[in-house]
Amino acid sequence: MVGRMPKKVSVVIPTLEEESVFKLVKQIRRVLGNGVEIIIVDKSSDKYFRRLRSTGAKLIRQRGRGVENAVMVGLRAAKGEYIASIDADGTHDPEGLAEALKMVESGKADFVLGNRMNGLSKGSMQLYLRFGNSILSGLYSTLYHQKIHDVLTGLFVVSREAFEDIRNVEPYRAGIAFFAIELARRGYTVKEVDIKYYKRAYGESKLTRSKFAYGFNVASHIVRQLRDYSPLLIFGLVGGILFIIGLILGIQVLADFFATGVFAFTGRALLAFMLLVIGFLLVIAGLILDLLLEIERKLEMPNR
Ligand SMILES: Nc1nc2c(ncn2[C@@H]2O[C@H](COP(=O)(O)OP(=O)(O)OP(=O)(O)O)[C@@H](O)[C@H]2O)c(=O)[nH]1
Ligand SMILES: [Mg+2]
Repeated sequence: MVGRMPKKVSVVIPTLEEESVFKLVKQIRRVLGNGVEIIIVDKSSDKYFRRLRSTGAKLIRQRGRGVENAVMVGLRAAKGEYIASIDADGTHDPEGLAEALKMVESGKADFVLGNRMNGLSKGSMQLYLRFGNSILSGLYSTLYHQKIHDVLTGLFVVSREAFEDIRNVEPYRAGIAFFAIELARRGYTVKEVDIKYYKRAYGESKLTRSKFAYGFNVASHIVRQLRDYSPLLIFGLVGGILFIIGLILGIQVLADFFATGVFAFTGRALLAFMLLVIGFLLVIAGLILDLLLEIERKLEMPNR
């Protein structure tokens, strides 16, 4: 019998004064069964924190800052073989947890995000957020070779094994995208399932004031990883573009010289020369950095 016991699931809920959390805890138990371990990581007032006791969930007071830090604290405390997270504001359909869990259990993915984009209810996500989200998700998918449409979602499921690999990474301010970036970088499979997304019923957004800064942060982290891990692409691309511009300018100057016999456009010639040299050096720098990283990787993983 013991061998057939269903594997334990933990669900982490980051909370900042959310009235919806009380109903959400009940819904999660209905969807995933009473055996589910629910961990609320709270950053609210003492009064609200006391009210959370009635949920019967495991309660953690967050000392750090930010939603990604809250989720990380919860994940580190989780005992489950599968670990999930969902926003406390009642906007993400908890049924999505079961769908995402199925996908991780079946081994199709190590990390599954709940994609809200096909299940938006009216007024749930403003146009500029939809736009920003698709740009960030496109950037993420291209750079990490994944197919993700909602990298800013608040719902995911991760396998114990994959989580253990990033357990000691210090979260940076990029929401759930932090987890998506760190896991994809380590070669884990990231997938998504469609979920429903509702309009916030109570209170106001906790991230609204800083949404632009937040989006910018996510973008810069996605790109920063690229700079560190694929220097050849970045340096090669920028260097290549500069080199080509230099080449076009240079050819114009030369063609002019052959046609007229007079060496005019000294400024343009100088610019062309500089672009050619800088472009060339950037490509070389990319090649050297790439080689160094390759050597470092070989030293890190002698058995692979
Ligand atoms: N513990 C903790 N929870 C947080 C923090 N910031 C946000 N949250 C919670 O994280 C979840 C996501 O925050 P929201 O304010 O809903 O962000 P959002 O979904 O972008 O905004 P809305 O579209 O208005 O819902 C919610 O459950 C918040 O209560 C934080 O610093 N600490
Ligand atoms: Mg929300």
